[in-house]
Amino acid sequence: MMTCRIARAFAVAMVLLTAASAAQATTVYVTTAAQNTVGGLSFGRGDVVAYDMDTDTATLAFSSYYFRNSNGRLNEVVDVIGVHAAGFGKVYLSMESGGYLGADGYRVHFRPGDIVLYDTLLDRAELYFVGREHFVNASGVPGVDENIDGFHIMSNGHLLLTTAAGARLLDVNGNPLFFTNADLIEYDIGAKQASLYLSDDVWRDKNGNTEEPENVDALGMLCDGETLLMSTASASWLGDPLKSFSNGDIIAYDKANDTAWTFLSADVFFKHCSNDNIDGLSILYVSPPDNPEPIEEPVPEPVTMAGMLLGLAGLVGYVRRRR
Ligand SMILES: [Ca+2]
Ligand SMILES: [Ca+2]
Ligand SMILES: [Ca+2]
Ligand SMILES: [Ca+2]
Repeated sequence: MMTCRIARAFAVAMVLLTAASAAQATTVYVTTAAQNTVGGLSFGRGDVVAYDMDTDTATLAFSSYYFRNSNGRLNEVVDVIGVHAAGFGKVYLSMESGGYLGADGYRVHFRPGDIVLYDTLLDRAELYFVGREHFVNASGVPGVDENIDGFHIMSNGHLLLTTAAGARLLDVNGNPLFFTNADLIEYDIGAKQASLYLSDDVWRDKNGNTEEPENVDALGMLCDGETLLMSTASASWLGDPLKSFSNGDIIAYDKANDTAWTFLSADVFFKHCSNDNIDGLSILYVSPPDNPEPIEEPVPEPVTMAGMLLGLAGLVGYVRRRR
């Protein structure tokens, strides 16, 4: 698990506040709440960029150009509010509003609360998670629209998620489980069973007292399966010893030990634009040799440059791991 060691080594380096940069590449996938320019690349709130933390460079991993209207016309405006990078050009996306993704024959209509699996190489989409089939009202009846503003697909196949407002899913007994927009919920999609993974009471005020938490607006996980990556919607405090974070920081949090540190600082990513907000994040792990070889399929036009870059990133990770 070289990538895991790389991530851990980087995290430890950050904890020790060493000035030396990590020698290995760590790529984090990020979407922001507004337009930004990083490393010469300009992108909008509907785009996802792959940011190389070692070289401080960014490439476009998903372009919002590929959002469509009901007639298939490209270039609709939709904000991506959650992302999980799957490698080989595939990304899972959640959006703030409804829309369409995918070429003719491979197009889906998504709503807020859905998660779309999108192949950036082939311009094909499928619904991975249909929110209205799962989010319930206070009586346990499904059909409720919610926004998933952060998620991660765990190694056990469960969905780790946070919503933009308080919401409900069914618990292991089939009863509605209410959670806030700062609670993290582990959800078994097939069994429709939700449980609290991280309570919002871990969040503090600047004096270390428990307080009304800030919305968690981005979510990921390192491959150790224990260290969370999070971002909040405004300034926040977390951990013992207490650390402060901005809405543009990516926070690493070890819940077993209640320790937090900065995984990627807004000062590094956004430079001096400290008002900018990360609203979706993911670390890409490719796990061959279990992965099958990519299937050769005819590539329709247009092949996205973003897709090619994301696919290339997956292959680079694959080659590194094979060494
Ligand atoms: Ca966004
Ligand atoms: Ca978000
Ligand atoms: Ca949230
Ligand atoms: Ca944020």
